[in-house]
Formats: sequence, C-alpha cells, structure tokens
Amino acid sequence: EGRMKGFRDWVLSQISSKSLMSPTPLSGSDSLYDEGRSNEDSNEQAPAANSVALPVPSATSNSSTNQSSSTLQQASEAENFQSQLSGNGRRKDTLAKVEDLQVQFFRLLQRLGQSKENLLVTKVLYRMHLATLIRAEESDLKRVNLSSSRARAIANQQEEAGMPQLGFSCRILVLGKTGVGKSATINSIFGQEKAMTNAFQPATNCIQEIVGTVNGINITFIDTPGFLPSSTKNVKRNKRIMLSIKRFIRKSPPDIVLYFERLDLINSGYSDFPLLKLITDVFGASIWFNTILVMTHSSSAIPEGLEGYTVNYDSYISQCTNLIQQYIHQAVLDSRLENPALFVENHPQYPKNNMGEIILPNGQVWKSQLLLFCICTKVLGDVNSLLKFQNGIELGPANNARVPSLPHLLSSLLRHRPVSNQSGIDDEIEDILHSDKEEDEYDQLPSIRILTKSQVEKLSKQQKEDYLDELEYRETLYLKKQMKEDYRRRKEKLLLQEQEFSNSDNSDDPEPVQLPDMAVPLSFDSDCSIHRYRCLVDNDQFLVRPVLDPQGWDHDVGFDGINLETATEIKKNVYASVVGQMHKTKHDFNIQSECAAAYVNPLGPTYSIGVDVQSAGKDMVCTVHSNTKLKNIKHNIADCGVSLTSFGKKYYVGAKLEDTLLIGKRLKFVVNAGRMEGHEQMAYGGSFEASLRGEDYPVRNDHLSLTMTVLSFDKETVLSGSLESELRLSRSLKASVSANLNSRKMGKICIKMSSSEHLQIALVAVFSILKLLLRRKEI
Ligand SMILES: Nc1nc2c(ncn2[C@@H]2O[C@H](COP(=O)(O)OP(=O)(O)OP(=O)(O)O)[C@@H](O)[C@H]2O)c(=O)[nH]1
Ligand SMILES: [Mg+2]
Repeated sequence: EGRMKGFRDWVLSQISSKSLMSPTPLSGSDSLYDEGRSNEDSNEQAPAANSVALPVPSATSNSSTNQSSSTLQQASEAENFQSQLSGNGRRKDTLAKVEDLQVQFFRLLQRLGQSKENLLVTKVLYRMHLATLIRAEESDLKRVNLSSSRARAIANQQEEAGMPQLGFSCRILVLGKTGVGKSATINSIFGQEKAMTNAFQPATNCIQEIVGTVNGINITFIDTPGFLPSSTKNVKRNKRIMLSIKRFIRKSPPDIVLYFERLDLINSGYSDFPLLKLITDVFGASIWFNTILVMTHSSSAIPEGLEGYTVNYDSYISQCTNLIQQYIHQAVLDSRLENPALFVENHPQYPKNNMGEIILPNGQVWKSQLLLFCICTKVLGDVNSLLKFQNGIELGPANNARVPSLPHLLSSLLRHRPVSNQSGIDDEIEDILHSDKEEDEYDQLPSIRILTKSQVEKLSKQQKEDYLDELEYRETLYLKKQMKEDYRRRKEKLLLQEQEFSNSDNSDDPEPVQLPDMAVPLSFDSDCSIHRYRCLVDNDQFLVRPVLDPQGWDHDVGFDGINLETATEIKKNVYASVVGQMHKTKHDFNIQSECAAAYVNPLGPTYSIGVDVQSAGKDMVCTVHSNTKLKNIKHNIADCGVSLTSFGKKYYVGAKLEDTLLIGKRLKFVVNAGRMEGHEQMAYGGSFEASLRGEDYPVRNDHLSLTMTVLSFDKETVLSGSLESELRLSRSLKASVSANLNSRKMGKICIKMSSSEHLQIALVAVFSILKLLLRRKEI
C-alpha cells in the first residue's frame, strides 16, 4: 500500500506539473454536449476537471520538441480524484476496453504509416497509459504496464492476418466561413467528389452528413453551410446557421470539430473575432476543446515580408495560427486553450507524393496528418469517457472571488456589535462612571509637590518608585474625573437638544457631532502620510482621509484610496452613520462601506439597521442587518439580530440572540447563539465570552477576556477558545496577548509589548502554530 501511494503521488504530481495535460477534448460543462452525453454518463459522476487531452503539436515537425501545453490541473483537483479510485468490479472490463482501444490505435497507426516514434503518437500513448494508471487498482498495475506492448503485438498480428474490420469511426463537424474550402477538404480526404464545391458562390446550402471510409476508418463528416463574413448585418443569418447546426448535432455529438480559415487571407485585415465570439456564445466555450484549426490554401504563395523578403513558411504559418488562437482566447476569456492547427491544400496543381497526396511547402503530407490528429483526438476522448474522466476543463475568466463560507459568515454575525448610540455616549461606560463612589476623589486628594527632574534624581530608589506610583494614581483619578465631566457635558447638550426639539420640531440644522480623529503617531515622520494629508476635507459633518497602502514601499506614490466617515443625528433619537472606503490599485477596485441607522429610545429598546457593502473580486458582498437591543433589567442587555447577505446570486440568512450581563463594574459576560442558512446549507454556532476589566476601566484599558466558540457546519463541529488580554506589566511596559486554538489543532499566539520608558519600542512577536490536518482521503 505504501509503495502504491508513493507512485500515485508521483503520477498526480506529474499531472499537475506542466506539459502533461492540455485542454482539448469536447464536452465540458457547457451546453453543446450536455444534452447528448449526460444520460450516458449519469450512472457515475465524472470526477473533477481532468482530462487526457490531445497534445498540441507545433506547426512543423522539426520544431516539435518544444511542445508544451499549459497546465490546467490544480493540485487540489488532483487530490479530488484520488477519491474516485475506490474499487469496483467493473474496472477489469474498463481495462479490457482500453486495451482494445490501444490495439485499434496501433492498427490505425500502421495503416497511416505512422511510426510509434512520432512525437504526437508518443504523447497520446503516454497519456493513455497515465490515465489508466490513475484509475487502476494495485492488482492491475502490472497489466497496465504491459498493456501497451501487448496491444502493439496484437495489432501487428491482426494487421498481418489481414483482419479487415477495424470498427473505428469518428464524427467530424466542419465549421467556417463560406468558400474557405470545407467541402473541398472533405472531398480531398475521401479522394472523390462527395460534396459540392463552388468557387464563386456558397455551395453547401444545408447541413449534410458525408460518410466514407479512409484507411479503414469510418468517417462521418457533418458538412455545414459556411458563415458569412462577420458584419452586423450578417449576425442574424450566421446565428441561424449555428443554431441549426446545434440542433443537428444534439442527438449525436461530433468527436472532432474542424474550424476552417484561409491561410492566404489571414493577414489582410483579418477580423473574425465577432464570428468566433458568436460561435462561443451559441455552442458554449466547450466547442473549442476538441477543435482543430484547419488552414486551407496553405500552398498559395505566402505574402512577401517587408522590403520584399520572403518570410519563412513555418514562421508565417505559426504567426497566423497564433493570431486565430488569440481571438479564440478572447472569445472564451481564457488563454489556457491551445488548439492544434493543420495546414491543408486542396488545389490539385501542387506537388504530390507517390500516393497522390499533396505535399505542403514544408514537406508535410497533410492528409495523413489530419487523419492522425482526428484519430488521436478520438482515441483520447474515448479513453476519457471509458475511464470516466471529465473531458476538458471549465473555461472562462479566472474567478478569484471566493464564496463566503457559512461558518465564516456566522462567526462574523456573532461578533457583530452594532453601535447602538452614535451620540457618543456609551451607556455602559456611563454606568460604570456613575457607579463610582469615589465621586470627587481627585479633588479630595492632598496636594502634591511636583518635583523637578534633578530633585527626582536625588531620591532613593524606593522613594522614586513611590513618587511615580503616586503620580500615576493621581493621573488615573484625574482622567476619570475628566471623562465624567465630558460625559456630563454631552448629556447636558443632549438634554438641551431635546428641549429644542420639543420646542420647535422643524429645526432643520442638527447639531454636528464630533468625530474622532485618526490617531497620529507621536513622533513626526514625513513619510507617514497621516502627517502629510491628515484630512482631505474637514468640515463638521464629514471626515475624509486618504487610504494608504500598508504594503506599499514607495512612499512617493501617496495614497490610492479614500476613506469617508460621517455621523449625524437625523431626527430626535435617530442617528445615522456612514463609513466608507474606496481603494484602487492597478489591478482591482475595492469598496467597503457600512451604513447604519439607529433609533435610540432613552428608556426602551434600541433599533438599528445597517447595510454593509464590500467588493470581493468582481462580485459584491452585500449584508443587511438589523438589531434590537433591549435593556430589560439593569445591567442586562438582550439583543437579537438578523442579517441577509447576498453574494453573486446567492443569499444567506442569519439570525442571532445575545445576552450581555454586567456584574459589578468589572465583570462582563456575553452569551450568544445563532444560525446561518443559505444555499441549502446551514451552520449553527454560539459563543460565550467572559471578560474581566481592570480596576481603572474605562480610563485604562486593562482587560482579560476568554471566549469559547462552537461552530457546527456540515456534520462537523469545531470548538475554539481564545484569550485576549491587555495588561500593564509595570508603569512603562504594556503587553497585549492574544491566543486562540481550535479543536482542529490550529491556533495562533500573538504577543505585543510596548514600552514607553524611553523611545517607543514596540516588540512584536508572533508565533504561529499551524497544524494542517492532512485530510487525505484513503485510496
Ligand atoms: N487554391 C485552393 N483552392 C481551394 C482550396 N480549398 C478550396 N478551394 C477552392 O475554394 C472554392 C470554395 O470551396 P468550397 O469547398 O466550396 O468552400 P466551402 O467552405 O465548402 O464553402 P460553403 O459550402 O459555401 O460554405 C472551391 O472552388 C475550391 O476549389 C485550397 O486549399 N487551395
Ligand atoms: Mg461547402
């Protein structure tokens, strides 16, 4: 078992590394093949996007050593299909089928006169082998390893014995503009005039199947009427043709699509993007997975390069292919696609080999090349479906917007504490201040003589300590007194306002509310932009500040975002606040905003409602939440809240209940529970928080709090605990510690120390303990 695992790991790493897989096969998740194939495959769910795809050969045979196709498979996807390896009895059958396919493949190669040394062939064989290995059980390994050589031997035998029937067939759809030579190419392949061609007007008027046998391969071409050059007046007609083709292939989808272009016309103002886009829109991006680009008129004189030099043929044709490939990339919004290109010449005047097949200027015989491409594509497609690999990948622009997870949304709902009172008075703090019996303590203190610096130096160590302690004690009391006075002043102002309101209800200009200013570092630093642009706009109502990129290293760039805050009392007891931030970099645009309104009944409940908008990638996360706060008994606050989050087209609904209990002025307990539902999933959770505040709260913010949280989602329950504290170890040394750990053994400890004794030294030490549980599914 151990050895087996190692091997599989290797295989998987090969798959996720470069140049092993490339996108080609048809039938991804898009519309084209869904209807046709879903029934056949529905008995077993196809695994994550992984495919054995046709390797993309470069335009010429001699430069084909550097064929590397972009990797599409992510490591995670590779992990995904490990879980698909669970044994089942039908595997033996499948292996036998794959072996049959291999025999067929070798026989076809012989007939086409292709050696197994052909790079394309080697790659196809390798991918077949690899795909089989991934699906094989340990007991099958030996067989898989031998199957290729055995299949070759059987193929030789069968061919020598002259076994006529091969039973290999493929369905090929041809697409392209009118007159590019679709029908002519079909005729060239069959070596006879099976389809009508016309040099001067559209020849194929309806979709038709043209059946024939070439080298023992039964080929069914689906010849289609050509599209008109893309222009606005032709769009309707082109779309009509495409829709009828789509209907036609619905019942039996093609194995291969050939998309035709005229090589000699590509550079003269080539602008087929609208047509390629239309094809993508009608058939779905997956049409391109099994598409081979076919360039006709390949022997026609290639245009002269600049200054009359003839351009090299190979570089010219690869240039043309790249151009079309780029248009396809733009059409599917994904540049990972690599379509093989084939060069075709149908005019009989050009040099032929002794079999009567036309030779291109670079020496290639295109007919057998085309057949080989088709065979390879078909064989790999068959292997994919036999082994239940999903053909192709999901195309489209990379969507890096992450879908929010339910547990995450729930825990942010549980943590969400709406600011109930924007008037600047925190009831809790006010209560604490008033509960203080040391009413005028500060005034009752005996006066103290403030010593000068030299006097302090003369004191003994003990005296010095005592003196500083005394100073600190006085400072605390003084701050407390200040705070109380501040609160009293604000309260008075409120009362005054209330009277005004009742006197004249139509007083239109509300008193501006003081806004807190951003904390400014103590020492002046010209690099710190807070000093440079403290406020962009500063009036009574708004605070507008620059947003600085904390990761940015170039100070001269200045700022790249704007932060705006405003808060106001709209009506009596109704407060509104807006906090918003916009941020723009070269690559993305970010917006974050929180709008909230609250109605505060001084005697009863507080109602608040808010809207948070946040951009996540290309999407917006929008949350509407509403809260009701009841102050039923003294020192007990009950709170219930609901939230609705929309993300893309998904909606999540959450609700929570919370109770806050204050015991004395130093102990506080918060219990809450909530649930979040959305997208047919549900998460439950709750938390309990106990916090102990320092003696001098709220003047000094020493505290210690412990939180236990339980989150349950998808049959999994995670328990986590966290500790947070801020302590003054001595007069000048402050430490803040936060730590958390959950039942998945993931945690983090963060310790910050700051000393104000001399220079401000901040010591940040972060110890991260991360233990990722390797949740590898057993093979
Ligand atoms: N020189 C040259 N002529 C070609 C080539 N391929 C096709 N032709 C000519 O181009 C003309 C149009 O070819 P068709 O095969 O009818 O084109 P089509 O794409 O089927 O056109 P529709 O049926 O209208 O969509 C014919 O006269 C062909 O002989 C080629 O590779 N080289
Ligand atoms: Mg035609």
